Amino acid sequence: MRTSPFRVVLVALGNDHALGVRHLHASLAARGVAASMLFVEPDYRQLSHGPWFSADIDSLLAFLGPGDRTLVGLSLVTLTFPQAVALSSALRARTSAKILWGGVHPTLCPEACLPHADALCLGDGEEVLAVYLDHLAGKPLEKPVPGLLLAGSPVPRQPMRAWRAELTSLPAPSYEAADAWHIRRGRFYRGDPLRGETRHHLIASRGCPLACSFCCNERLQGALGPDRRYRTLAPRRVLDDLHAVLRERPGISRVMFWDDIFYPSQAQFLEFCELYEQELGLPFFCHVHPQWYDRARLERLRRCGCEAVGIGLQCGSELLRREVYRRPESNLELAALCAEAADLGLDLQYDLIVDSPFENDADRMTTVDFLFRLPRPARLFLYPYTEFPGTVLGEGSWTGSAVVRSSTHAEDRVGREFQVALSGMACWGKRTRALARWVRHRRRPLARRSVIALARILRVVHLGLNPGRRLSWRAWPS
Ligand code: B12
Ligand code: SF4
Repeated sequence: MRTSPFRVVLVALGNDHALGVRHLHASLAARGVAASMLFVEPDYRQLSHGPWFSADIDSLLAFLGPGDRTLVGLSLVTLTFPQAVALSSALRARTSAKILWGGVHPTLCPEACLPHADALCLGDGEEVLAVYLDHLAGKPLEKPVPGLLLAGSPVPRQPMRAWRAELTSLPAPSYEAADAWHIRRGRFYRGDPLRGETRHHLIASRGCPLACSFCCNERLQGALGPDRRYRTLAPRRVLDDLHAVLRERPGISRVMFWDDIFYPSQAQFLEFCELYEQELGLPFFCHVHPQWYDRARLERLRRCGCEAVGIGLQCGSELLRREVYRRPESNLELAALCAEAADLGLDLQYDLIVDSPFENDADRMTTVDFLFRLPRPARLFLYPYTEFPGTVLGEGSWTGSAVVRSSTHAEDRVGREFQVALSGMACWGKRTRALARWVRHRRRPLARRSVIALARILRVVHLGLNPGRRLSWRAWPS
């Protein structure tokens, strides 16, 4: 392994999967450049329980030392922007390390990020990181590099992003790197935070064939044009990578595909299923969508080892889903897909957006009613409505929709917490269904405070009754 004249430390914030950092580490290794991976507070669910960062910063500074000839590559999303700012200003104040930011947030919001770093990577980072390292080592930049923005340079109105047209030539993400570290609650540990994990996480695509208004992909694709939007890793490559993973980590017993929609193309889907069934057959999880999945496809998935599918419902109101979230699917299609999946014995995970300012009480109840019509039990992942900067929703450019945004949604009688509790209950089963119906059909509405108190009790009961079933439910930092 060639030693770079710069020590490279790739830092993931609040993210043990951190596929971006793992891909960058692997691509540097393939170029012969050694780098460390450092996962700071790897459990992202901790992020809402802050402030946890000051002890983490001390640990990190101790690890870096004076930071001479060191490049710190920070990977962040909007949620971890405050932590990235705190960390970078401590680095600037106490070390001479160079700081390069990359990830979804710098890609969508370069103006907000550039003041905090020496350079930003916009889009795919493999080439940009290598070019920036060469630049630090003294190689001049002869022309603008797509995806690389240096501090002090003006941010163009439409900055160029780095995009790889194909993924297959990239190395597989690093999981067993010798130089991996993590910091948990301020304490430093050697090793990958996923060491010993029995599930292997991977993504076989970048981008997405859909373009929801709340998602980064809509904006990222806009700059690309339809032919380059969505890139997949060839099924043969996925299988080869998985064989290599199992050789290194024989304890892996499940595979988690994090693609937003798993192999929409029929040819690749069939090829994957055939190879996976013949060569692996390990239980796996993936996300499906009614536009591409029907009973035949679910059956094929089941046969080759799939044990659970995730389905993005978002809400029960078709109008809201279509007009605001820009999702094409109908309730009928979603319900049919869920029913087929349950019928085939697949475990279900439903993704929902809660606390939307576009919802009124009636819409919230529509969601709860819709959930009651779907197969149970199911794992429920609740995402608080968030206007991520740089997305259609974040820029308020959803105008023209037939749905009115409420200015008082925080005061709604059936508040978010209540909807969360009811939605959770809708997925549990008979035990709690009667209670949910009682709460909903009370003639006199409960006062907001009682609603919230009840919701909290229900949540505790939910977790008590279903210890294996996680309910992501947390406030979004403003
Ligand atoms: C898989 C996934 C997850 C997984 C794994 C997380 C992960 N980030 O690896 C899990 C389930 C854990 C997860 C959790 C969350 N996620 Co998520 N997730 C995704 C998803 C679908 C794919 C990400 C991915 O792995 N891509 C593949 C890798 C290779 O690409 P990448 O991460 O973008 O990295 C490349 C470049 O960005 C760049 N790069 C990245 N970092 C750096 C650093 C440097 C120094 C450089 C040079 C380059 C660079 O180079 C990389 C390689 O080319 C994206 C949607 C999407 N399509 O991006 C949402 C997404 C990232 N998630 C999102 C959110 C909101 C979350 C949560 C907050 C949800 C929650 N309820 O808490 C948490 C936050 C966790 C965290 N701290 O990141 C949002 C973030 C939006 C935003 N603007 O911040 C996204 C974009 C989806 C959306 N709604 O738009 N997520
Ligand atoms: S389906 Fe998921 S990844 Fe694709 S655009 Fe919508 S939210 Fe984004």
